[in-house]
Amino acid sequence: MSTEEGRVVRAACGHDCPDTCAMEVTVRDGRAVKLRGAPDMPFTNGALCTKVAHYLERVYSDQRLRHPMKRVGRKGEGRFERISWEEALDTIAARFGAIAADDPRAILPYSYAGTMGLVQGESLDRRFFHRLGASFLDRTICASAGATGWRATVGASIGTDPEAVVDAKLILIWGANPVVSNVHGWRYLQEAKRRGARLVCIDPRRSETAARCDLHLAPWPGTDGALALAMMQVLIAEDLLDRDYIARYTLGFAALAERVRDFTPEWAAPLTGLPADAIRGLAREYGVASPSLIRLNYGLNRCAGGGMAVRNIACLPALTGAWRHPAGGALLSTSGNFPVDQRALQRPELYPHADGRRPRTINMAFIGEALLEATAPPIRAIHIYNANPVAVAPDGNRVRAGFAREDLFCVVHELFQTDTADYADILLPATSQLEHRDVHSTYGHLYAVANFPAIAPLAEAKSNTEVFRLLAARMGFTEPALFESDDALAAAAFRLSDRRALGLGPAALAARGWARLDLPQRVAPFAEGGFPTPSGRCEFRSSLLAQMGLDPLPAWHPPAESPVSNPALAARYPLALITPPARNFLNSSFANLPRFLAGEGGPRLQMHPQDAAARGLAGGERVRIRNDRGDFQARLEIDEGVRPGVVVSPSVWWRKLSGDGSNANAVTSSVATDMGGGPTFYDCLVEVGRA
Ligand SMILES: Nc1nc2c(c(=O)[nH]1)N[C@H]1C(S)=C(S)[C@@H](COP(=O)(O)OP(=O)(O)OC[C@H]3O[C@@H](n4cnc5c(=O)[nH]c(N)nc54)[C@H](O)[C@@H]3O)O[C@H]1N2
Ligand SMILES: Nc1nc2c(c(=O)[nH]1)N[C@H]1C(S)=C(S)[C@@H](COP(=O)(O)OP(=O)(O)OC[C@H]3O[C@@H](n4cnc5c(=O)[nH]c(N)nc54)[C@H](O)[C@@H]3O)O[C@H]1N2
Ligand SMILES: [Mo]
Repeated sequence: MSTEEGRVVRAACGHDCPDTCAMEVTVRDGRAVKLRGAPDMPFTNGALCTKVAHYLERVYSDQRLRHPMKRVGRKGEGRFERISWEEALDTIAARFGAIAADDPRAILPYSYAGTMGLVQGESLDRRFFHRLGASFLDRTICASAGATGWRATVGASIGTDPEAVVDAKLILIWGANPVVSNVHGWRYLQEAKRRGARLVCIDPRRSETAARCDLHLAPWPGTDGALALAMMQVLIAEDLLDRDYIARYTLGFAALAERVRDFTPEWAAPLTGLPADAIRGLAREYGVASPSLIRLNYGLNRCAGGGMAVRNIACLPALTGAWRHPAGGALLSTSGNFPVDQRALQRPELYPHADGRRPRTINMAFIGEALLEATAPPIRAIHIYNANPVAVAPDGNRVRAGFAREDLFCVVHELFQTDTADYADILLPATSQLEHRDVHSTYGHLYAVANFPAIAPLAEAKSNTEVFRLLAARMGFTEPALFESDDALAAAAFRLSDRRALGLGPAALAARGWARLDLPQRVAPFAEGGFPTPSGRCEFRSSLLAQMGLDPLPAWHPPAESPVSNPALAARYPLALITPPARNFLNSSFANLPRFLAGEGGPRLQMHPQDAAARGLAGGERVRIRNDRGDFQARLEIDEGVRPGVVVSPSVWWRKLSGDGSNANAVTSSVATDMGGGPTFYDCLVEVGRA
C-alpha cells in the first residue's frame, strides 16, 4: 500500500498488553515518519495508547544501542567499549562452548515479553537453547498463578468474547485496571455502560478504572479468594443459581456447596476488610443480573493465594449460568483460542535427551535465588533478551547480587542500556518492532496480527532470530531448523489444520495485516458446556489440582503478608504495598524515554490521609518505603482513594533513573504463589517514613 506521504507497512504492537494493536507505519526515504492504529481493525479501531502513539520516539531515540559492546568496568557499573559483531559472537560462542562441554545446563536463557511476537519471542531462541541442551526457563513472572487457577476450573485460557461484552447488564471489573492496561478493551466496557450496564470495580485503591465505575469495593490485597467464596455461599444459600446449567455442565456441585457452607459474608468480612452487607449485596446483585460479566485480570494473581483466587472467581459464572449469554461469563485471557503451533516453532526434539542428563528448569520469578544458590550445576552463563529482570523481578536486591557475580558470563540483547544491561559482559543491540518480521496471537481479543519490517535495522542492531542463527553457525550447529528464515517461522506459527485458523495463513495475514479467528461472531464459548477440562465440565472439583496434590475444591489461601495472616510481621510493617503498572510505562519499557518520564514525574507513593497523619507525613515529601528485604524512595501523594492500610507505587521504574538507585522491587518478596510458581508482587508489607 502506498499513499502520497509514502509507503504504508502493516505492523503489530509488540508490547505485553492484551490489546495487541494492528498498526500502519508510513515510510518515506527509508524512515518511518508516521505510525497509527489500523483504522480497519475492529479492536484497535484506529487508536493507539498514550505510549505506543509515540512509538517512533522509542524507535529513533538517541538512547538506542547501536553496536555490540563489551564490559570494561565492574559488573553493574555500565561501562562498555565498542566491539564488532564478529568479536561479540566469537566471545559468546567460545564461552557457551566451553561451559556446554562441561554441562550445558549451566547456561540459562532468560526472556519474557519485551516483544510478544511468536517469531521474535518464542521460536529460534528456543530451538537454539534446546539444541545446546541449556536449562529450561519457567516463564512465570506475570500470569502463571491465575492461568493455573483458571485452567483448573474452566480448562483453557478462553472466556467471553471481549467484543460481545457490550450487552452485559452487570460487569464486575476485578483486579483489573483496563483504563490503563487494556484501553481498547475498556472501550467495549464503556459501551456496555452507555447501554445501561452497572459497573462494579473491585480493587484496593480507586484506580483510574474504579473512578469511572458505579461502585467501588476496596478489599485488602490478596483476599479476593475469600470474597468469591462468600459470594458462592450466598448464591447457594439463597438459591440464586441456574440449577439446570449446574446439572448439565458442571462437576462437583454438591461438594462445593458443602465446602462453602461456612464461608459466609460474616466470615469473609474481617479477612477482606469489606462489610458483610456489602459482600452479601454484591452476591445478590450478581445472582440476579443477566447477562453478568466478570472482567478479571492478573492484578489479583500477584499474591500468595492468587491461583485459588482466580479459581474461586472462575466458579461464579457457572453457578449463575452466566456463560449461557455471549455477553456474560468471565474473561481473563483469550490466548487459549489461538492454535499456536508451539512444537513447530520451538522444536523440543532438538534437546539432546540422549546425553543422559536430566533436564533442569529454572523459575524466572526467582532469578536472584537461582543465580546465588542453584547447584547441580550452578548457573555459569545467562543470555537475556526481551526482559529486564534487574528492574522487574521481585526481591530486587538479591537479583542484583546474583547478577553482580564476577564469575557469571552475562549476555544481554537489548534496545536500550537497561538496569540489566549494566550487568552484561557482552551487550548486543536489538531491533525494534519496526525493524523485524513477526506474527502475533494475543491474550485480549480474537485477532491475529502480522508485523512486517517497515525500516532497515538501525545502525548495527540485529533481531533475536538473527542473533540465534548467527550464534548457531558460530557454535558449529548444522540442523537446518536453526537457520530458518523469519518468514518460514511466521508461516509455522499457527496450526492451519485447526479450523479456527482458517484465515491465519501467511498469505491471508499478509494481505490485510490482521485476521479474526474463525469463530462465530459474539460466540458464547460455554453456552452449552464444552469446557476444555478433563471432564468437559466446569470443574468445581478439579481433577488437575487433585493431580497436582492440591485441594481439589475451592479454598481460602490467605496472603503471605497481611495483618490477619501474619500479625507479627504486620506489627513491624503494617502497610500493604501494591505496585501496579504506571500509565506511562509498560512494565519497565518506556521508563527511560523523556516524554514518559515527564508524564510520571518521578516515583510516587499514594497513601490514605489517615495513614499519613499517623506518621506525621505530608503530601510532596520524599518518603522511604522499607522492609527487611530493602527500601526505595518516592514522593508522597495523599490520596483518599487508597484503602487505609494500603500504599500504592505505580511501577516499574528503572533503578538507575529513580533518583535513589532503587525501585519498588527492592521490597517485593520471593514467596511463590499457591499455583504456577508465580511471584507475589502485591503481597508485601512495608513501613513508610520520611526519607
Ligand atoms: N499502561 C500499561 N499497560 C499495561 C502494562 C503496563 O505496565 N502499563 N502491563 C501489561 C502487563 S504485562 C500486564 S500483566 C497487564 C496487567 O494489567 P492488569 O491485569 O489489569 O493488572 P494490574 O495492573 O497489575 O492490576 C490491576 C489492578 O488490580 C489492583 N490490585 C492489586 N492487588 C489486588 C488484589 O489483591 N485484589 C484486587 N481485587 N485488585 C488488586 C491494582 O490496584 C490494579 O489497579 O497490563 C498490561 N498493560
Ligand atoms: N513491582 C512490580 N514488578 C513487576 C510488575 C508489577 O506490577 N509490579 N509486573 C510484572 C509483570 S506483569 C511482568 S509481565 C513483568 C515484565 O517484565 P519484562 O518482560 O522484563 O518487561 P519489560 O520491563 O518491559 O522489559 C522488556 C525488555 O525487552 C526489551 N525488548 C523489546 N523488544 C525486544 C526485542 O525484539 N529483542 C530484545 N532482545 N529485546 C527486546 C525492551 O527494550 C525491554 O527492556 O514485570 C513484572 N514486574
Ligand atoms: Mo504481565
